[in-house]
Order: sequence, then structure tokens, then C-alpha cells
Amino acid sequence: MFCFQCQEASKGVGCAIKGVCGKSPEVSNLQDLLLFVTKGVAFWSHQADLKGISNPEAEKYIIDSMFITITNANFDANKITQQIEKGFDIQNNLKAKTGTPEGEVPECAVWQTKSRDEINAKSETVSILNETNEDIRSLKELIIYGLKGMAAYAEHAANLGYSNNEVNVFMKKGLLATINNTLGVNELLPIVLETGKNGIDVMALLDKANTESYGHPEISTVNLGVGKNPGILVSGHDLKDFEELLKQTEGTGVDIYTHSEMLPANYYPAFKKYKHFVGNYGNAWWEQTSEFESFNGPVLLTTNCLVPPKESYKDRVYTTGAAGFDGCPHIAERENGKTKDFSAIIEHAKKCPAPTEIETGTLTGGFAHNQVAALADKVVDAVKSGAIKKFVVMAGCDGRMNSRNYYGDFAEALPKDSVILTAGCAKYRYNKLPLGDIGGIPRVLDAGQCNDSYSLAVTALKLKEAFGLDDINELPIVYNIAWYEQKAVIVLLALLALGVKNINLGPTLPAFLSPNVTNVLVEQFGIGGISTVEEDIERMVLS
Ligand code: SF4
Ligand code: SF3
Repeated sequence: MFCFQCQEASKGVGCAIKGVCGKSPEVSNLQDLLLFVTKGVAFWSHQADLKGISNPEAEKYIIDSMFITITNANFDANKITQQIEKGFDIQNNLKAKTGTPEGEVPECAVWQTKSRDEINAKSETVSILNETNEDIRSLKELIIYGLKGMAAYAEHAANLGYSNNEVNVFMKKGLLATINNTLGVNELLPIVLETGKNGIDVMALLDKANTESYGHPEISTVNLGVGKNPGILVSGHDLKDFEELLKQTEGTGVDIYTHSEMLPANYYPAFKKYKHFVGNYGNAWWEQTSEFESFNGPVLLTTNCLVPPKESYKDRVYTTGAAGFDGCPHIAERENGKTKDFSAIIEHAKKCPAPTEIETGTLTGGFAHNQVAALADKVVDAVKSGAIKKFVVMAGCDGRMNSRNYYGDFAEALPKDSVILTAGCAKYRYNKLPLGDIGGIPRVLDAGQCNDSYSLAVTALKLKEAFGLDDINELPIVYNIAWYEQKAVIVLLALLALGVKNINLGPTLPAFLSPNVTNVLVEQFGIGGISTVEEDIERMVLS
């Protein structure tokens, strides 16, 4: 195996023996093969597009498969193998409709087998490292990781009945670019930027899907304590799953809590009305190993980030959608327009004790673009009067490395006339600190999930307009972004496509960026890393 797609890649280089995330070599190799087969599906789907043959099944397959390979989503070798086999069927169906195309057909679009032994053997031969030019590999993987993030957001939107054909078509273009050996650095770089542009579009699509379905997030006080009933803890990012579970648990005596990236569900009007939706339990994903334990009841993982569960609570971990873990019950997909059936997890919850309290009190969130727009006059006045001197975007991911203490320390050390704009699970490093407010505007404005970084971009564009500026980079906004998995990659590429310069990225720069590609990003976009809290506050905020 070789994998370097996330920030925790072993030794800052890549995981070659076992994933730091817990991914086995077998699963890692099968994920490589799933990507290989998915590129083959993209090839045939593109052929179908050229002939005007609609192929929504292939487009859905591409999204599902990319999402399955995202960090901490799916550890289930059997499920991944089934998905590979499904890819063969989809390729065959498309081939039958399109006929043999002119020109060369790539290996990923022809290789198939009915033998699982051959699947496993093949999976060991399709490594990322087959691309020997490190700059080309770096750019191709940057595109792939951006596409994985894009796929995740496209899937959530699709679950709510929203799709964007241009995004679907671009995903194929991006995948096909990675199997095109004639493309050099100069051809791949524009595709990286195009990935970012489509990233903006997919986040806008998901924003529309979420807000049209559940209302605009609004300022909300979220309970951190627990009730007396047994509960189900919901993690991940999928709001459709959350809604269906809320409906199915109403009146059953089972309460609902959010964990990690599901916290922003507490900000949506459509969910707040449910009395048995108690609040948020715990912190960012990596703390699940103790928090799932003390929750006492079953946990539903709607997406990443799943840590391989301990035996002590493994029987209480349910997965659904792209998430999966060998031996954990998986809640099946919706069929024929019906809802998912959560009865198994609900019955399980009824037999469990109520959660053990690990904290009390509340936190405040819900500052997505619509809510911030409602406060715009106040915000603009505060900037004009000098009460707010800087906005610091600290969106992104959290992770388990000690080096991430930097982000809590940085938030605490910021001057009191600065406001943090955040989204994603990075916020757990500082969203419970008593950072106060500026004239009633909280110093931490949480827009929501990582995809709600879109809201931060909309807020920045509105401020640019309010101040009559020509360039988004003239605003008093600095970016200190924490990344972990591939959704943060698409968020980063989206910000670059919007023209945002001088983004600081940490706690370490991606292992998949070669020195030359890093240089390009430094020269063209001013991307940089982080150093110490003191130096960075001086450099980013005070100077
Ligand atoms: Fe390693 Fe990250 Fe890949 Fe897991 S996802 S194998 S931790 S690089
Ligand atoms: Fe977090 Fe996984 Fe990325 Fe959605 S839940 S931000 S790490």
C-alpha cells in the first residue's frame, strides 16, 4: 500500500505499512483499485456523453466511489470489492450502448475479472506510485483529492434531490486527466484551478439544497449536556439521514444528539423544532474513542470520520451511505423514493442506558451567510469604528496530533479586536473557549460544516461589496486554515479559484505536494505553512 492523501500521512511522507487512520493494506489497495475502475467508468460515461446517451447511474457511481475512498469513511474490504464489481457491470452496460470508440481504450476501462483473488492481486499493482514523475503525480493527486471532496458534497446534495450537471461532467474530465499521459505540468495546473471552480459550484449547490430543505441556519444556543432518555448519537455530514432519523425517533422515547460535524444540524430551523433533539455531545471526530464509549447508546456514522471502533462499543456503531466498517451494521440505501429504515438502531437505543454527562452548558453557532447578512450593518459599523480590526478564517478540520494545540492557542492569543470565522470540525479547538464578543458580535462565528466554508466566501464577497473594494484580498481578512482530509482540499482549491491569496495551511503542508508544486502554489497564490503562535499572530494579524 501507499497512501498520502491526508494530513496524518506517516512521517509526513505517506503510509506504506498500515494507515495511521487504521486502514489496512488490503483496504488501501482495494481503494486504489476502486479508483482505477472508477476512472474506467468515467471513460465510458464520457463516451456516452459524446453520443448523447444519458447515464445518470454512472455519474452516481463515480460520486459514490470517490466518497468511499475519502479518509476515514470506509474500512470494509467486502463493501469496496462489491463496489469494484458493480463498476464492471456499469462499464459493460455503457460499452454495450456506445460501442468501441476510435482510438486507444485505457486499461482501466477494459480490465475486469470475476475472480476475487484476481481482484486482490490486481489491487496491489495500481498504486499512486506507478506515476514516477513526482510533479505530475502531485498535480494528479491534487485533482483526485479535490474530486473526492467534491463527490462528498455532490452526494449530500443528491440525497436532497439536487444535482449540477456541469459538476458531474467536470468530475469525469478531472478523472480522465489523471489517466492521460500526454498532460504535463502546464496542462494539469489549469485543471487544478478548474477543480476549485467546480468546488465553489458544488458547495453552492449543497448550500442551496440544505437551506431550501431545512431553512437558513440561524443564531442558536446548543445544549452540551444530556437528558435522561437513551439516545442515538449522529456523526458525519449527511442532513437527509439526520432528518429521517429525527422523524423516525419522534415519540419513541429515544433522544437524538449530534457529534463532531453534525453539530451544525442544531442551527437549522427544521431540526430545532424536534423536542427530542437534545443537543451536541462531545467534540471533533478523533475524540470518538472515548466519547462513543461514554455515550452508552448507538452511534450513526453518516460519513467520515470514523475511527476503527474499540471492541467495547463496536456493536453500537452503525454506518450508512459511504461509511462502512467490517462487522458494524450498515443501514441500507433508500429505494424507490422511500426513506431509510432506521428501526434497527432505534430498537438498539431503547435497550441502552442514557448518555453519561461529559460536559454541561451551551455553545453558540449558526453564522452562515444569511445570518451574517442580517447582521451586516452591525459588522460593517464595527469595522469602520475600529472595534473589529481583523477577521481570521480558521476553517477546516481537526485531527489528533498534538501539534493541533496550536489552533486553540492561536485563537486564545488573538487580539480582542479580531473575529474568528469558522466552518468544519477545526472549530472544536476553540469553540468552547470564553472568547467573548465585540459589541454583541461573538468572536467565534461558526458557519457550520466544512462545506459551509462556502458561507465564509459569500460573507467575504458581501464585505468586499459593502466596503466598495475591487479585490477580495484588500479586506481585513486573513486565512489560517487547518486541513486533514480531502474535503479540506476542495475547500482550499475553491478559495484559490475565488482569488484568495496568502492562505496559511497547517499543521503541515500536504505530503502529496512535491517541492516544485509547492513552489508554484507559493509563487502564484502566496500559500504558506504555520510556525509558532507568536510569530504567526505578528505576521498574519498585527503586521
Ligand atoms: Fe495514511 Fe491518511 Fe492515507 Fe490513512 S488516509 S492511509 S492516515 S495517508
Ligand atoms: Fe472533520 Fe473529518 Fe474534515 Fe468536515 S469530520 S471537516 S476532518
